[in-house]
Amino acid sequence: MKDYQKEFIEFALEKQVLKFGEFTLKSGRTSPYFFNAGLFNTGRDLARLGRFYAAALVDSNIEFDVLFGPAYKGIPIATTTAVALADHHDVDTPYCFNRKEKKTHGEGGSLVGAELNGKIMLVDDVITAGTAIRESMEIIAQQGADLSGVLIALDRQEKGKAELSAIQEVERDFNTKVISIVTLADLVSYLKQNPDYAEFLPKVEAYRASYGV
Ligand code: OMP
Repeated sequence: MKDYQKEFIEFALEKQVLKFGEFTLKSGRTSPYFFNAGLFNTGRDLARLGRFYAAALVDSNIEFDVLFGPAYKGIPIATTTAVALADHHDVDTPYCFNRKEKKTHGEGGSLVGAELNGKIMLVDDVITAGTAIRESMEIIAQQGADLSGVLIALDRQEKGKAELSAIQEVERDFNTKVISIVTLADLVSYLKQNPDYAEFLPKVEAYRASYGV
């Protein structure tokens, strides 16, 4: 695990974005942990969050032209990532997001920001079963743009419909690469190294044994 990844887990724990307990997921699975990115909810949190996304992006070496943040949670993430790339990596990247409801007056359309052209880097919070991501793929395809990658905060590394993980399915179906700031494997190694959190390890490992890949 790299330093920025460990720092990100600590940041998520500190903000209670990452919590342990019993949570029902969109997929219907009951998970012993949950990642609620909506709790990165202050100016400083967002600034820090953007630096982690930008670090993971730079680390991946994937080339792209435009950052795309799908509504709603992807919007502040794409914005803060674009700011962090400019402020900390000297890269000025166009960014764009969609509206959920189509606007019929004014400038019209459902996309806001830069044009969704060329190689797109989609940014979002979490992929579990991949449902939300698939909806965004349609928007990118409609614009005739190409997806070069998907960047998320946490890869839960869970099985999709079959043996592949939901993320592996997305990679295969859309011929793309999914990168994350951290994975469940990183979280497990963090829990192993930190006695304060050791009590949560058995349930997380049991969940991983049932649904992990
Ligand atoms: P999929 O659409 O199944 O990939 O699930 C992604 C969505 O699940 C996220 O956008 C969240 O709404 C939600 N989610 C989390 O935010 N954090 C988690 O740890 C797990 C989930 C989830 O329900 O799977």
